[in-house]
Amino acid sequence: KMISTMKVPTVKSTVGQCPALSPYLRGPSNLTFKASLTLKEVEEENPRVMKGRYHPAECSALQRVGILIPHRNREKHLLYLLEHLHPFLQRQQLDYGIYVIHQAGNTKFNRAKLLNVGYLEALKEENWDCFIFHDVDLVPENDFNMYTCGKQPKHLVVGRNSTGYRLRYQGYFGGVTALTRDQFSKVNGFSNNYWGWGGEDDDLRIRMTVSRVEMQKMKVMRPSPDVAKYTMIFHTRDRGNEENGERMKLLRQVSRVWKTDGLNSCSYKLLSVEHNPLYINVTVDFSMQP
Ligand code: UD2
Ligand code: MN
Repeated sequence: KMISTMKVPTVKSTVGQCPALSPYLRGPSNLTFKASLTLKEVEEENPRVMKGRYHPAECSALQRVGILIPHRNREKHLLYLLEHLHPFLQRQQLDYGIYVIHQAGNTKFNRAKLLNVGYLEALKEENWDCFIFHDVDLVPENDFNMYTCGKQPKHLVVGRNSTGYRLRYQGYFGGVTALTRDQFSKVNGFSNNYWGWGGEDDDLRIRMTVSRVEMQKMKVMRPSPDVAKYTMIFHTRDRGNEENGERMKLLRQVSRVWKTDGLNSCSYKLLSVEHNPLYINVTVDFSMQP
């Protein structure tokens, strides 16, 4: 007798794709920031987040999204952001992970280089489709502002409370942006050379959009102003992040140096990668840098 051994195709999941528009979106929300909030409370409010990651159980997400947050000495802001961002991303039915990239020591802060590190380290554990580069102090007000990537890079902060919800200037690309894995690698990521405050966001915009031989010709997209709204938690300029007086000079060199200054030249000392309940904490030391 013959026993038929029919091959059963191995399928990863039996659930279908999530809809293009999540049914859980709520629209505008009134954000509150409770002074006494603790990390434990936020953990308890998010029991389905494991080691900084979540994916919807009911459907398979449209994109895998790595959220990268540059950080030093802004613990309270981080707490408020985690409190609001986890439910926000879950309402969007995304498969996501939150990475906080922490710069150790007291040397000059380097937001852009931290984000390069976040990209490189996050890709070591998951092949993320899309990256959100996210200031720690900006909390999204409307969950129709989708944290997904598109055919072109996206700038998600059209307005914020402190500037009357108006775009600061046409080329503005700061705060929160969304680039696919490929869009970011095509421009060699951020420059590593912006120490202190300012310029690094304009540098990335130039890498993406200035049309020169061999440079990309991407176009910045923005969601509509009524959706792309943020509350920036009040702060003053941090010690160690003083205005970068070199930035105008650096911005004039982008088309000349972008190919050799970026992801492919990002050297750093990795101190630790910790998988906390609500985020993955990557700690790096840049103090050996010139
Ligand atoms: C603007 C941009 C920001 C960046 C910066 C210039 C907006 C909304 N944001 O932010 O994207 O281009 O100008 O560099 O326009 N940080 C720390 N610890 C520090 C210093 C900075 O965690 O000691 C991180 C944190 O994630 C913070 C971000 O770096 O949100 C930007 O620094 P900022 O908030 O002091 O600068 P801001 O608000 O002018
Ligand atoms: Mn800020």
